[in-house]
Amino acid sequence: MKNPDKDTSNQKLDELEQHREHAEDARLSTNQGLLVTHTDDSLKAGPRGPTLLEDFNLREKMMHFDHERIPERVVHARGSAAHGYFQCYENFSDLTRAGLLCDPSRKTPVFVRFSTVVGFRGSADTVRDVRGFATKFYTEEGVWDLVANNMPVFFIQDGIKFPDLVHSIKPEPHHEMPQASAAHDNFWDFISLMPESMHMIMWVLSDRALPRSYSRMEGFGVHTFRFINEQGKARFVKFHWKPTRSIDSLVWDETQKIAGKDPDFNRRDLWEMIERGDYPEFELGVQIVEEEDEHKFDFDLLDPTKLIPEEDVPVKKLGKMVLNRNPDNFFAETEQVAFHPGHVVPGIDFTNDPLLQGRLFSYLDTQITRLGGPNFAEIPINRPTCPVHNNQRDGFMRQTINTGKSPYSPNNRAKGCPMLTPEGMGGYAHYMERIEGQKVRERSESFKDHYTQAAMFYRSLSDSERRHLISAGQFELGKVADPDIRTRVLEHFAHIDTELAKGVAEGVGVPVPDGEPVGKVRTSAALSMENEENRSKRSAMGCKIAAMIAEGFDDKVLKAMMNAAEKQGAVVEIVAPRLGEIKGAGGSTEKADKTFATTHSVLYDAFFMPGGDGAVKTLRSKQEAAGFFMDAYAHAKPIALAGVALDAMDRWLPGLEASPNDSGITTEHGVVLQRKGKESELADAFLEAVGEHRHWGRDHADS
Ligand code: HDE
Repeated sequence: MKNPDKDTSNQKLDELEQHREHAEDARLSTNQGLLVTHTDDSLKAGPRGPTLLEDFNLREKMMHFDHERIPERVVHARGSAAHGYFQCYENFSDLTRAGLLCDPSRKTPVFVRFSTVVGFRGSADTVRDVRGFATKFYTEEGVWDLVANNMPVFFIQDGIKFPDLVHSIKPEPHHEMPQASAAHDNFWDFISLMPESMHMIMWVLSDRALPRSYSRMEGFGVHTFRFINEQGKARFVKFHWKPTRSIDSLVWDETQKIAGKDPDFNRRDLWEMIERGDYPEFELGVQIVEEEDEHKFDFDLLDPTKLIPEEDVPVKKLGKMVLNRNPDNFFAETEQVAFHPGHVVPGIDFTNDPLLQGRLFSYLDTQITRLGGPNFAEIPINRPTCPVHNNQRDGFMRQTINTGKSPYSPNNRAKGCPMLTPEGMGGYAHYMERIEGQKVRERSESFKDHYTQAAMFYRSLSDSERRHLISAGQFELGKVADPDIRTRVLEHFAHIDTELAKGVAEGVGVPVPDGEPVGKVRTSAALSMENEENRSKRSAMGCKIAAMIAEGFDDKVLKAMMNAAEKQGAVVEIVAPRLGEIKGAGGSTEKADKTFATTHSVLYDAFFMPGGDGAVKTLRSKQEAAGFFMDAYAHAKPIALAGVALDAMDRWLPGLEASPNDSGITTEHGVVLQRKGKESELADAFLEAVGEHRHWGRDHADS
């Protein structure tokens, strides 16, 4: 039974409220609180005269504006965030003493920032890239940051290579091109010399790099961490976030078009979901490995280029996170939030993964430049909800007014305060791992197999996923001007899988390199988004349907579909040649949400055309309507056309109509057609196709 007193999910929001400025019914003032009479003209010596230095309002306003920008994050610059809460399912104190995982009545406030990695702050959302998934838990014992990605492995094995990796993938320094893309010589030159990156490269070339929604991707802590329980027993853990909905991706052609039509696609999607109450939810899980089993795997648990197949060590679900509130101010919250993998609470500890160790230095350090000094923990979004007392003092923008005369420890003058807390009473104590070794700059032998898991990933994918991955390889390497780089990368691909190497080589004009691919490898169903479990989680809930109409549309057919969509939680937008009220054949009207000028089928999950003589006459000759339909078809999206709308289709893409069933409905690979029959039956058949999402079996689709 939940204890309502323990609902602290709003604690962070309440605290933020003290810092929120509400301008409703307020008067304009300077920063000093002086009320302003006039702000449209500067103070001048006569209406056409010179501006006077005396104008403090002009100077203050200009000074502030001139310094509005702060450096963007060196990576993960583009992001979007949301507030929410986390609650564990039961008491997991046998695994960890972390308070948020021991008390199921506790709702811990969270702030989550999703991001792309490579692009600048204003870059498009839908580029091929890793996605960041960083969560700040404001726990009663302090802040815990789980700074994760949507892929379970990483490019490099040691933090010291991170600056090289990032320099190689960012736009080339002489002309700063290309933006937010790995498809250039520098990146692939680096990769061709870094075989350890091959597993991650498979993930980056896969559809996982093109998420349909931040709410429909997984998150992974990547490194092996430790859980420490109340008795001090340690276990290795890998953190996972599993969305409660299915994991879904866009297709490459679509992502490129979206980047132009709506560069804020994923940001808007997250924002709109929360605004309409369709809250993104993720379960936090862990793969647990007992200390004595550390060496039971054919890879090293400390190697961040490897994953533990979920079939070998299942993900134990610990609790659920719900994102239910959009930030009030992008800069104050989303931009100023500062994550750090070293922000941990008792019960969570590190391992010697050399990538993690590099991160433990980097994240604090980078905030000094980005947020202007050492006091960033005092920025409202970064403050813990529990009290902070220590002897750190001063620095730029210090907010706290520390009282007392003795900011040092030990002291007698302040009676020893602030006091230390013993481990058993909530103080953090590092796990006493036994360490022995010589000081060396060396990579462990156990880190040296770079191809087996790359092959496992590739061979675990479905046919369409593998096809997409090969096309991605053709695109990326096709953008590489130097043929030697292409050849070197393909030599690595040949060690992974012959079909892969052949497929990519064919597209980039390089002979298929000889190379012995790794032999038979085990596969892991969890790696494919087309596995049975994920497919069964798909539904129409939250899918965005474009209903294309014009004057004279069949209003009965449209209404039936809208009713069915509403029942299943799908969102319908009306697209018409113009905004305003559009009159249907039966006399009712529908308000257009978007026009061909403001939207495109790439921004929807499914396409519907209700027909109606007048409407089809208008639409069938419209280039934009044809483009809408053709892209929805090529991107394997559910499509439904009714009545005379089929005449338009005959013109756009003839030969689709097969033999109808008893209800007059033809359904093939997600294309649902009905010349005559009951409109509710068409609506049901369409919504079923929407619930399945993409229909890869379609001819010419997802090329
Ligand atoms: Fe990061 N990373 N990273 N990273 N990372 C940053 O921190 C870094 C790595 C991740 O929304 C930076 O505050 C190093 C792995 C996310 O604010 C920086 C290494 C994973 C975010 C930094 C890595 C991540 C960052 C840039 C290798 C997945 C966005 C600004 C040793 C487990 C957080 C900042 C947000 C951000 C360094 C590798 C995830 C420079 C040195 C592996 C989600 O400190």
